[in-house]
Amino acid sequence: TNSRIAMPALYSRVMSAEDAAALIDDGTTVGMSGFTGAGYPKAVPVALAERINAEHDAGNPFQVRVWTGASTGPELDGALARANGIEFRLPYNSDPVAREKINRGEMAYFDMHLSQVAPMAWQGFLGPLDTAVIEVTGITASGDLIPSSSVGNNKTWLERAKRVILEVNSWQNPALEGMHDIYYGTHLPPHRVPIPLVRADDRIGQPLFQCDPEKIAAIVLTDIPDRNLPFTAPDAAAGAIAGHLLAFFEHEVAMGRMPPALLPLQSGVGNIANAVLTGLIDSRFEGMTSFTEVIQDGMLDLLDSGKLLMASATSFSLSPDAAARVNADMGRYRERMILRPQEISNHPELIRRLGCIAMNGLIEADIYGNVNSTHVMGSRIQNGIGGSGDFARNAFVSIFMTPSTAKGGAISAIVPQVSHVDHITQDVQIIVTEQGLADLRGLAPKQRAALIIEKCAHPDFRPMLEDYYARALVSSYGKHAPSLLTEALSWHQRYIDTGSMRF
Ligand code: 0RQ
Repeated sequence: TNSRIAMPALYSRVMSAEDAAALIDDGTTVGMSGFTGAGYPKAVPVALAERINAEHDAGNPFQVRVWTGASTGPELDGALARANGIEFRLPYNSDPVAREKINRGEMAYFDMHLSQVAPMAWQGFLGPLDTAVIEVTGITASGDLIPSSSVGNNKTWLERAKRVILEVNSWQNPALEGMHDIYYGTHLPPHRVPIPLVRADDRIGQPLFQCDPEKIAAIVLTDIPDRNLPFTAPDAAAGAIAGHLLAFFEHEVAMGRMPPALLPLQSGVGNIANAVLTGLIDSRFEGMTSFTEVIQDGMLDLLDSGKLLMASATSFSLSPDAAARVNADMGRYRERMILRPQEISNHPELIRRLGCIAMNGLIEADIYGNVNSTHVMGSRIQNGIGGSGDFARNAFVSIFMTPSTAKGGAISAIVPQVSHVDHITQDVQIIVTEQGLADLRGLAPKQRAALIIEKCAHPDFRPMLEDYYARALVSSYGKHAPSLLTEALSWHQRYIDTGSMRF
């Protein structure tokens, strides 16, 4: 008996988080809602972690396989990882406790392309899904579900799971109803049809999730805020990167390669991406749109400035202050924001059709323009590939941005060879650091190398790169993409051995 549950037949399913968690068995697979720190279940995972701790204390094994939309919050990944409760997880993690477990080799993790999670679940590649645990804003009289602050893979988890547990979160604004666009037209091959979206602001689906009420085994009432971290104010490096990018956009418009309103913007996670969006506020571009994954603070500021007309994404990724701003004015924002399943927000067909401008962060890039977005020193996962691959390969122009050094200058973000590859050189057209912008479009490997070293490398590392490259030009086995095999990864080994990539 809660104003958020308009279907009386479901009242009897309301129970405590503990009772709901008791429905989840050891060794089963749980599909959770959640994308960045928005819309993830906040009570059942905590209760499940407590149950797992109790079982472990009693000497019993208990672990689950966890599927999500992307990263979640401390009540989900943090609590379950701390309890050693996750046997396997996909697709994207940024939780520090889970990251430590993964990097200690104690937790299996598959950081797959975000657009591929739902299709691969349907294709049967990931195994069966036992339970869905989904946060919603409310339940309508006919039993449809009002999505919350992220959509992620919820549609697919609700359809595929044998049993559904709902968290009805009254912290989520009821005015969210109507913001979402849930597309029910995806099929398995050979029955796939074109997705009928031709503009970033098209609505092609319906505002609510369908769910067979018979499958709803438990409803847990919560009133807990989403937990996204605040962004740091843009520093000098972020400001310089934004400046180089704005000059590039101006140039592209002047050359007639982009319209004055640009093309739908995709902006990745992290502080640099956020700073670039903030930089666009003071630009001369008007009438912009975005077709992206997350609506972060910078995107919200850009909307408020009037320069961005609308934002299409799968989730909010707002700082607590920005989330409060959106919540206070949800009715108005709902007209200019669309949240879609991640299968659609990140769909290669749509990214290619719309011609998105992809802007993503990186860990390191090499002199040929291969990009490592995920693994520090080739083996230590930071977060995951997330949606960066969905966008980079299919974008109108694929941009990667980073400060030229990391860890106080001990590490060069431009290296002879990346220690792990997420984005091959064909998927990387522009690399920007605070030093400058390398436009790699149409260039062959040696032309790329010269430009990346000149424009992007930090002055402290540039001579080292020039020296390496000059020697590679002379003694490499082949002269198409010259490399010195025994030296190419020596910078990383030096960092591991000495704490610095410098000589
Ligand atoms: O670690 O906090 O421990 O010092 O990586 O780096 O500089 O704060 O940069 O927040 O922009 O994140 C690639 C991680 C950049 C992000 C990455 C260390 C650095 C710090 C973060 P500390 P910064 P950002 C679609 C797009 C993949 C997913 C993606 C990312 C931490 O952009 O996860 O693109 N991308 N999704 O010290 C060692 C280096 C390093 C390094 C950075 N060369 N060596 N450590 N770090 N460079 C959106 C979604 O999918 C949701």
